[in-house]
Amino acid sequence: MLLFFISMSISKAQTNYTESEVPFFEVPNPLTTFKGETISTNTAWEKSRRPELHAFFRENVYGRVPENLKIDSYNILEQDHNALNGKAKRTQVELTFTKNNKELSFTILLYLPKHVKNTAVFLGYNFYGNHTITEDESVIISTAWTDNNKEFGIENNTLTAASRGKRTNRWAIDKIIDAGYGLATIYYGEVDPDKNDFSDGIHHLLYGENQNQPKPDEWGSIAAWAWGLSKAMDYFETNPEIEATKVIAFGHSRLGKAALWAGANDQRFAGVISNNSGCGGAAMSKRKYGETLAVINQRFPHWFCTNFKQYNNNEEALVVDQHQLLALIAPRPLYVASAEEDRWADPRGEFLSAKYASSVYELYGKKGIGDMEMPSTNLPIHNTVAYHIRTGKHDVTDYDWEQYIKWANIHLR
Ligand code: GTR
Repeated sequence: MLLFFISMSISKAQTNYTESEVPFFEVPNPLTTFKGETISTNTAWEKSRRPELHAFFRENVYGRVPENLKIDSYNILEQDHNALNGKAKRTQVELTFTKNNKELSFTILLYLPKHVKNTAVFLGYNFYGNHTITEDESVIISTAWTDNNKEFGIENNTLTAASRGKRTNRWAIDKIIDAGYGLATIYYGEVDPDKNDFSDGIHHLLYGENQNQPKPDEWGSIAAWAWGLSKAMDYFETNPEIEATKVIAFGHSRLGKAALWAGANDQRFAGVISNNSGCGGAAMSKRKYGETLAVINQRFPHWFCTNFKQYNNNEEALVVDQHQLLALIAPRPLYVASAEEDRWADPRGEFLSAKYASSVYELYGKKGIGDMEMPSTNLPIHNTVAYHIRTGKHDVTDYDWEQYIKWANIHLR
């Protein structure tokens, strides 16, 4: 116990929240290859720079997916043409994967506005089960492992009706449906439970003989969650009611990290929204402010691949930084959002990352952040690369969704 307190106070004491104490750091140029060649066209970016950056993030940050697993079957568990007081169609569809006599299923909860054809969709994970995002009594409660949460009445790592609707504040369903968009969500614990244990979730389906954890360059949990988003996309391509070329991957915090990596891997995503994704998400790793690589890799050893740990307290050795992850999403619309009180996620580091990714968007004639300074709170920039910092804490609010909808109306329609 004493040891625990000592280590807590050390890591807290080491957290830098003073802007003037951020040491100088190198920003690797997205447009200079590892060999030092200059990239000046989008063709050259796609041919040589993008692949080498993508491979670096895959093998040294998030970890590679060992094999391309296809959906074995999908099963419509439930459907209602008059959901949300008659304005939406609700579908709950379970995707099943099998390999080596093992099986994994996860369920997508999907709301589509009734009077819109070929609907564009926001797709994002939730933290505590599909039933927490709405009061809708018909939403099925997941049986997957979950973290306990007193406030939500979650005990014994099991979800119950006690947590129904507890996260409605983070999901502006009415605004989304009224604006003519669909909303799809998945409980992330069904794809990979968020604990340092690789015996469950999707990982163990793809182990080789005698393997019981991913190899140093193989996927951690963030890559597994990103994989799940791509599998949802595979399903969307079979659903004629969805415009699969207009699906935006969305995620908050650790799930924002997963949305960014999904968008970088899978160019079928029409855009990506990173809400307060912080360290290992949109925030620059080399900038010493808020959460650091050593802290994140210690607290969540299962999130990134083992290779990434060599950069703990050694960010200078990294040949990339997170703005180059964002650049992998170009030329597709990208929204990075911060919150003023969310200093742990380094709002300025998130802004700079979006700004430094912009040179790649400019190769495509798209408008990024350009030479703009960080905007004041609640003054959004809605270019192809979008950014806002709102008042308040680490969260997803109606204000955030209002901005995402406005921006999607400009860049997705
Ligand atoms: C924090 C973690 C952050 C962020 C957050 C979340 O504890 O340090 O990187 O991901 O969790 O997902 O809520």
